[in-house]
Amino acid sequence: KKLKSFPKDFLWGSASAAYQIEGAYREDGKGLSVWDQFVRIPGKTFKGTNGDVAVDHYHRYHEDVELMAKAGLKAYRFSIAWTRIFPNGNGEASAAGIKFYSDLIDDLIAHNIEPLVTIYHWDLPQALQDEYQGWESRQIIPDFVNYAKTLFENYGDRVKHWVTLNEQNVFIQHGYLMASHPPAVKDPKRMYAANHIANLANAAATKYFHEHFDGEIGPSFAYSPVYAVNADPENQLAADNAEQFNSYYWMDIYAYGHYPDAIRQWQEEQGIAPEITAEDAALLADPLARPDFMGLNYYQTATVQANPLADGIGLAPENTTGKKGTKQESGIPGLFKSATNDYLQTTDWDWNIDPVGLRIALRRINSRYHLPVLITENGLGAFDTLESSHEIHDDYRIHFLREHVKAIHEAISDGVQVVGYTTWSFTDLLSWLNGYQKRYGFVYVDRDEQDERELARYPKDSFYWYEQVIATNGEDLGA
Ligand code: GCO
Repeated sequence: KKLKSFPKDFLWGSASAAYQIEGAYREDGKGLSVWDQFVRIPGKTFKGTNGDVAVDHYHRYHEDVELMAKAGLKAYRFSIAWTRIFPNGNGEASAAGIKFYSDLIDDLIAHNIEPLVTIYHWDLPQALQDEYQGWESRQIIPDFVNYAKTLFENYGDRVKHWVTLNEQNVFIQHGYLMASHPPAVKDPKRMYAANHIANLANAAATKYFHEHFDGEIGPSFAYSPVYAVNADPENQLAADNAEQFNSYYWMDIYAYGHYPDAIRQWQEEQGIAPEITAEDAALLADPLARPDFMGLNYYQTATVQANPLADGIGLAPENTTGKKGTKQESGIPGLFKSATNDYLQTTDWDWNIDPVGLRIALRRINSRYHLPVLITENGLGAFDTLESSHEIHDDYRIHFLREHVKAIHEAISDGVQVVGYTTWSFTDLLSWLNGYQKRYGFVYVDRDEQDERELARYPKDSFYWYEQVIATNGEDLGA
């Protein structure tokens, strides 16, 4: 079959998040975020690693942008640290913080790289957590809108693509159900309440943007299409439950302004439904609060089976060991539980490797929401070896990415409107829970040197591969 070409203006790029790359965690007046605090609690992250220095992008952004230009990146997705703009979350904005991102944006544009900005990638100001419990209070809505507005006003002349909240389905579930991210709560009622407030904050900021600015704005969700372990209708029903519970519940509200009825019903039976006022419903249903695109972070698919137990709710936290086969069972009693997929290989962190799943993801999301799709993350977390020659032969990463780019190409040929692909990640960076051993980048960052501030950058084999892919607009994927 002859495939359609990638669109001429396809956004080939890479992505990152402030906490995972910047370091400089107390410099130039930056306030502390919930992550700055959380990583200091013993046992929360792999060997107690933190982002105090990370890969020191704050001081080395120019070097990183030059490497991006060398690879030919058309776009770079990064997040802004709320605590650099408003050290206390609200109040007076910091001129130094505003300048840092303004300089970064100018540098990207000078290198013909389009900046895609994530407004919130998990690093909530600790001051707001202390003041009113962060996402659990409606007070966060005006604070979030004011923060977003400050970014639109300062960067809206140069930034045309905005992501409001990164992986709301991850930071809310990990923060309030699995207790593996801050604020480390295990309470489904509080989870759904916080999630509802996050939805209102997103809707209000999106509406404000559409009323005052040009450009495109949307979310980034972690999306793992779900398969049933086999054709048993009970397992198929479980797959539908998991799809609703893990994905549609979170995305439908963005796209349609209301929650799926089946989940609402189930929440009411469990006594954990969020309170929705008439004003909330009106804001969520406002056409100006609709996103312009659906951003997807795609890493893997999920496979599930029926889970007969009647009540209770829980999901297992991720495998952070870097040892295959140590994944815990996960699921919601009565709805679904995880199963092994015998057809798929896994990474060292037990993530399924499934390029066909990306094609399925793009088709499902496009036909459900009728929105263009921006793939805001995709990549392989792996152990890499730095040779004495400073080369890194990551053929496994090239293979992974090549198969996923092929799947995108197929989906485009299926008729899905895919506007861009920002891989995770450009340089190696801090994995929130896994430290620095799980690497995703095209550029190796050497953290093992005597002086950690050295942090030298070395392009991996995959860097040159991606350069070729971009230069040929996806026509030449190598062998
Ligand atoms: C990790 C994760 C992250 C996420 C990203 C989500 O290992 O910490 O894989 O890197 O992919 O932050 O948006």
